[in-house]
Amino acid sequence: MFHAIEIAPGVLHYPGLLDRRAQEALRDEIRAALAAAPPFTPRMPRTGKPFSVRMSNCGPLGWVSDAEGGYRYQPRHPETGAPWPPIPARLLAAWAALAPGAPPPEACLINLYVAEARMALHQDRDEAELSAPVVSLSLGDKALFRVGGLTRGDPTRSFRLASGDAMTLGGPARLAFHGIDRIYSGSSTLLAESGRINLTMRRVTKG
Ligand code: MD6
Ligand code: FE
Repeated sequence: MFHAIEIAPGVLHYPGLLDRRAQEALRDEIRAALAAAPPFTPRMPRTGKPFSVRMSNCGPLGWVSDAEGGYRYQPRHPETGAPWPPIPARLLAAWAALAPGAPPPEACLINLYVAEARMALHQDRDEAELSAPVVSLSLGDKALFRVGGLTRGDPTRSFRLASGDAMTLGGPARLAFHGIDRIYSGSSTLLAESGRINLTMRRVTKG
């Protein structure tokens, strides 16, 4: 089995869920998905301010954001118009292990970080199904993850996510604020280009 650290109620960290070989295999599967669904730069609703993280998706639905339409899920890539590629089986296996009993994931958001990229404190609340957790897997450089409470001003705690680590936000923490404060550039050899890949699987529609 695997070892979980309960950071806070509903916030579970699984260090080293994927060994190096599994990380390499997943990296290659994500590379193939990105060839079919090239990374795009999401933009903030209304202001159009670009994210520093580039994104893509796999699964029947993908998360996108732009000035006009705001945050949403849609079945097609915003630039190519193609359906998203399927979620790799090894990711579905991680979902089955870490979200037992939940309906299958419909979206896997692929977040791509360069050394300077950050993810501002946010809630994942664009899903109709909030009983399922969000399951996250990280590849490449370590990152400093911050998680707080249900209100933006609540106290937060921070911990590092390393390559091969999984994390879930569920139950009382499903709507907790969280973000990425920094990337530890050069801390992993998994990705030739350095940087970090984070994969978050979500159930979007009511299961
Ligand atoms: C990241 N993760 O690790 C950003 N959201 O790059 C998230 O925003 C996230 O890791 C919901 C649940 C788990 C996560
Ligand atoms: Fe999130």
